[in-house]
Amino acid sequence: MPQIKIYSAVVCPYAHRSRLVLQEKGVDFELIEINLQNKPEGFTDISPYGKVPAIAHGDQRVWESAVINEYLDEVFPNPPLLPSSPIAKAQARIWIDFANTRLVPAFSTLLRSPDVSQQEAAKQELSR
Ligand SMILES: N[C@@H](CCC(=O)N[C@@H](CS)C(=O)NCC(=O)O)C(=O)O
Repeated sequence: MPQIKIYSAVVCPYAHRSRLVLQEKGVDFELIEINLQNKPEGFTDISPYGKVPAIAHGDQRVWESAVINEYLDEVFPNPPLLPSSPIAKAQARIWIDFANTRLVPAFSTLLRSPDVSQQEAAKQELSR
């Protein structure tokens, strides 16, 4: 029986990010797809913010993709997510920050905004 359950949604890039970590580390997991338009009763017992991703590991619950990924990296250290040299680690973290603060928000606006001028601004941001 898989030791990790991950609550995910096919449309969610944050959930993909934690699923990728599980796959990278070769951890067997159970995938629970959450319908974000109709969340199951009691979902906030697992994910207090009512968002995906969240994981259950035995009696423990962890939510927020960045925190989940750090937790998984500590519990399943091989292969490590970050390189060992301080500068290579800093560069990897700069890419993580870039994805969090620039790439994903612009991509999400492009996909979801009904406003054409906002979509255009997001397109410009992505092509910079
Ligand atoms: N900061 C969170 C963001 C997670 C997030 O926004 N998830 C969205 C789907 S992509 C969600 O669950 N939305 C449902 C809601 O807000 O009710 C993380 O990194 O895990």
